[in-house]
Amino acid sequence: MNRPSHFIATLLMALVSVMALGQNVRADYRVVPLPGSINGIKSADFKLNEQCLINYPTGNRDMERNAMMLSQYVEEVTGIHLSTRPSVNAKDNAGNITLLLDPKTGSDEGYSILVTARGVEISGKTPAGVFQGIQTLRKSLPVGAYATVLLPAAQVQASPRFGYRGMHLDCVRHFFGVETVKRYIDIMALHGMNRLHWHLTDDQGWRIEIKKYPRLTEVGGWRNGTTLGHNSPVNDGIRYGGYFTQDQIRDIVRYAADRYITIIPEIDMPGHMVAALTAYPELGCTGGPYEVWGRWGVADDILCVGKDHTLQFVKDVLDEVMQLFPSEYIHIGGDESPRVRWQECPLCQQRINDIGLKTQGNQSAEALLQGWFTTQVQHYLAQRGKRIIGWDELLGCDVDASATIMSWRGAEPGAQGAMAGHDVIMTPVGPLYFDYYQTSSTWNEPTAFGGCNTLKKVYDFEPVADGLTAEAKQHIIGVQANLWTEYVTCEPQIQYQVLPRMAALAEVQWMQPEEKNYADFKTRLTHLVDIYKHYGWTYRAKSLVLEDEDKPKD
Ligand code: TNX
Repeated sequence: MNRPSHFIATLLMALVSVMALGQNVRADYRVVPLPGSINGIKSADFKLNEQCLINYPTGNRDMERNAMMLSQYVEEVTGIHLSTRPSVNAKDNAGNITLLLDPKTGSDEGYSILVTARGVEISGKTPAGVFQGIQTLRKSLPVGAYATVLLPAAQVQASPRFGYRGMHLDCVRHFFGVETVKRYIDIMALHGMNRLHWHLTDDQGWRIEIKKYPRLTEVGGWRNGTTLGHNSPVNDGIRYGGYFTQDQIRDIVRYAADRYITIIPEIDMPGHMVAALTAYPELGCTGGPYEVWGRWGVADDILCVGKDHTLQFVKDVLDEVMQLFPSEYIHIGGDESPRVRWQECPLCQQRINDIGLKTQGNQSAEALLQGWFTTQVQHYLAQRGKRIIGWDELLGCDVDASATIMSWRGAEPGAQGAMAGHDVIMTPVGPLYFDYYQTSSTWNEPTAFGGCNTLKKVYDFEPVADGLTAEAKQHIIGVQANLWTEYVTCEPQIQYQVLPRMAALAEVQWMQPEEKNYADFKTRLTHLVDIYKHYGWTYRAKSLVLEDEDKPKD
């Protein structure tokens, strides 16, 4: 470039920056998920700039952290740096943002944002509610570098429809490290979610350090290769694995808790256990040898529950798991557990005899044996103040109604479970398996499990069936989408699978069904995606512009 044109270019760039800084850009509270109410107030706009402070109640550590997070978010999104300060004096509110706890503010995670020319108040009954208000304010800001942002005077209020608003992440089929999991947590926080269901053990790897059984990760954490594509005969032959140390887990649990996200660990049992069997073959019915799986599907080799030693193993593992995860819930899996080994195993048959289990209708003695095993685990955890979640297969095993059920083989098992008195989390394959394709036109997509769960299908999902009794409806406590990672090998692919479908899920989790509107959601989604871009997250852009199969066919 010659000198005069270089000079002109520099001048133009400087001019553009000055214009951006001088521009009066306004916030828009119509974010995703849409708050329950946004009411304008007769007042001038509030001017958000570096003169503003963030007040939080003196001595409240959670609110102090909330204030620091708000400061960080505002700076990330707009470039405006806000200092924080402890204060309980209402006169400090003038010209500033004030975070406060107010017992009158809606539900536990509900929030209220009051904006006038004089100041901004974000209140909630709990610090978790205030954090949700912070997310809404963060998402309403324009993305860029500004000196001042105008906040229109308004009262914004919301309260989530469901208390359990989850995302699941499988760190077994492919392993993802601490930073990736933390970023997943960040993405969840932006979407107002509060439960991370963390899948840590399976046939293809054991990913949580257990001090008492070091071979679980030393041996079970590694496989000798991975099949290419959908269980092709070709295996890449590359040793693959990894695991989280207990220190790393504690760090991640704390990181999530700071964002009001509870991590629910899943130790899948008695099936999906080949990695553990490889490390300790005596835990199986045949005694092995076993090999950590390098392909996908359902393995016949599961835990031998005829041996007392196996029960002791499970309790020992859960002891360490409970130490690491403060969550009231522990997920104990229970899915896809074939019983062919138990049918042949003298010890399992002996157990069936000893307890006196007999085939009842369409429940085999072996199915009831899984029920017995699950109940043992459930009692063990209950004595320690914990509750179990299991996959909907548990409904066929005569398990006590205090077990919470995850409905994955459609929404019907969940409806039945709720009628039978179980708490239920809805996570049906259609449309909440985010390892499925997002379009039926898959030729140009990264390899996925199969299926077709479009953005619109996710948006339109209604977790509470009309036919349920009022009591059963109360048992539907939450909604979650699952990301299994057989075909997801790296972080950008994780993000591609979940974004923007998480945005649609967030409206299912937060909004009342009659308030939802897909066309309106799509208009609001554009700004949320600007935030994705700003953070450098990968997402499926085509879901924004094309309606895919939701378009009328010609
Ligand atoms: C079924 S959902 C499974 C997982 C697979 C998933 C693939 C469930 C309880 N089990 O093991 O990864 O399908 O979509």
